[in-house]
Amino acid sequence: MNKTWESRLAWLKALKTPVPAELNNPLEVADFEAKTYLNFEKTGRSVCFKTYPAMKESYAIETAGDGYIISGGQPGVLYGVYALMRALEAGEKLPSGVQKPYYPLRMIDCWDNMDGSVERGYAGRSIWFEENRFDYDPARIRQLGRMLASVGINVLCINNVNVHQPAQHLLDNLLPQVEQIAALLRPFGVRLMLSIDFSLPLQNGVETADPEDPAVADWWKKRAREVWGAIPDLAGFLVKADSEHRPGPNAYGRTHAQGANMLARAIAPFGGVLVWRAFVYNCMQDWRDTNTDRPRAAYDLYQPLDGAFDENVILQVKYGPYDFQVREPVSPLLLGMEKTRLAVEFQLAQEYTGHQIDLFAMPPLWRDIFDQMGKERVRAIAAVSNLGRDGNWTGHPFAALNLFAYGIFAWKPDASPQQVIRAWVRNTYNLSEQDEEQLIDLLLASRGVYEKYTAPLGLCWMVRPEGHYGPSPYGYEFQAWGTYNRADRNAVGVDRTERGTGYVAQYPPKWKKLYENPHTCPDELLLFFHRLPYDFVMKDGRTLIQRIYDDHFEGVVAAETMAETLKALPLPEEDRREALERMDLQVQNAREWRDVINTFFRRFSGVDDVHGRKIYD
Ligand code: GCW
Repeated sequence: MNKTWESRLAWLKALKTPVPAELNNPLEVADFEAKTYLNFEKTGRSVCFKTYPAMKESYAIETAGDGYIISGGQPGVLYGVYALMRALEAGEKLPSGVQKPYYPLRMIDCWDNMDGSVERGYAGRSIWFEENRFDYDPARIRQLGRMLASVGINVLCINNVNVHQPAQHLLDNLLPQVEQIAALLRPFGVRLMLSIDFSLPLQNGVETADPEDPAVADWWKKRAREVWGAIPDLAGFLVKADSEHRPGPNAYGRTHAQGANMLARAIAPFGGVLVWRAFVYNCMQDWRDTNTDRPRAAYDLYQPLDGAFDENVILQVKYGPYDFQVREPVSPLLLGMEKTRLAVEFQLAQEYTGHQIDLFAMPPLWRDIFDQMGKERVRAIAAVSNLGRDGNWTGHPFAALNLFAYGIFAWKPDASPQQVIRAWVRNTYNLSEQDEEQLIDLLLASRGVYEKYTAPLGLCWMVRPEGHYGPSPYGYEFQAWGTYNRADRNAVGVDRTERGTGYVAQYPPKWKKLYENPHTCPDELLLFFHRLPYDFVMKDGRTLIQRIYDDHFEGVVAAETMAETLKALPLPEEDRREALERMDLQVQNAREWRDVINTFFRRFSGVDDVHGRKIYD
């Protein structure tokens, strides 16, 4: 078993003492954390608690003499302790007044399989499973609970939304083991969720999984009774249905509202929520078919169902209409379902964003999404986990920032990326102010750098289909996934205006107007919405083709500069070694992207770089 994590506590540098196993509830953990932290700091300051059950997750921090009074509910007081600690470590002002999480449901979705692999995992094997059974270190799970609670995350789904054998049995003979994990996380205010397979009744002697068949509904009701009998605070079920070959209600001619509501009714008596993913599209598209446009799919399917979902259903929508690309416009579904409870889904796992090798700090991406969407559009927030068994938890030591920042954004979607990154840096390292600023700047810029050497202007999908790392402009072009750039010698992109696929019409007028005109459409989304000739003149006077070249050249220079900056930073030895090793790979990756993409477009366009930089033949 890999134990190096014990000395690598992600951002919790001030909490060196493992959480003892005998602590039973958030208040006991809060007390322990406050004492060990303040002792460790040798401040001589004390913390006292006032608990008000009605405050639940909320808390308030006051100073009193030399110490602090934290009032709150459970786990509010625990969140209060961590907020105090984060603020002291970051040298920030204490939050004033009662602090309440903006989203009541703040979840992390693990895509862990019971064979120990992690779908799109870049931080080692599963922390839960190996060889088709549970295999975990309870002390590590407690540490995970502590990490999640320290940034206020309250729900954790432990198994992949693609439910592979034997994860079907998490709901029956493996249930006692799920209960043990629930017990490990409960003192941290973290509740479990389970991904389920829609066809489960069919695998258990019922003749169908048709949601309108009473035998199916009864089967689920009975199962729910047993599951909640074992784990009364289970948060709910997560379902990927009719998506990428997963079973679902469509097979029975039923709608997704019928499918979701049937499950929701089975778990409602126990307070369970049914999280239903909206990642549904035709993954068997013929590339010759130019009428089907994948980004349209979710809105076309779900918008007509607005208002048809039960109260305890949450529709979980990826932030963009495609699939966690480096840059996408906000999903129009998030703007068009006023009568449905929605969750926005982010992906901490860096599937399309550098595999936790390349740096990609996500707060700027989330800021964009919240700015386009408005935080009040959704009532819950979810993110795919970037965790694994690696000693530093996230593969790249800096990838832990994304988990940390996600928790903060779930409480405060108005957060400033810079402030959150600063808080992470200060809670993780002891750097001089100058070094700190360098690291913060490097992280803040990292998404823009990655975007420059990879995806031109919102085009997306020029990535290698196997694994999603490295360039392959033709990799997806003739595939069934509905992801085409349709580059030819004159132009590139898909016309998604009303002259084209009409996708833009799924947006409210304000956004539609902005996006449908290539002269007002933000540059970074230009090729998401438009098919444009290479000599199209951009807002700054450059041609489209020149802008593509410039971005790719500049992206590599920026990656090289990041490598230099990183070399000069006095990080702890292990982090430094890991970060530098990965940075070397990132620079190689950036060069590969630059050369492949530039050559691809020059071969088509026949246009040279105006600055005479090297583009290969
Ligand atoms: O794009 C895809 C990923 C799959 C993932 C799917 C999803 C869990 O490549 O690995 O499956 O998204 O979100 O369901």
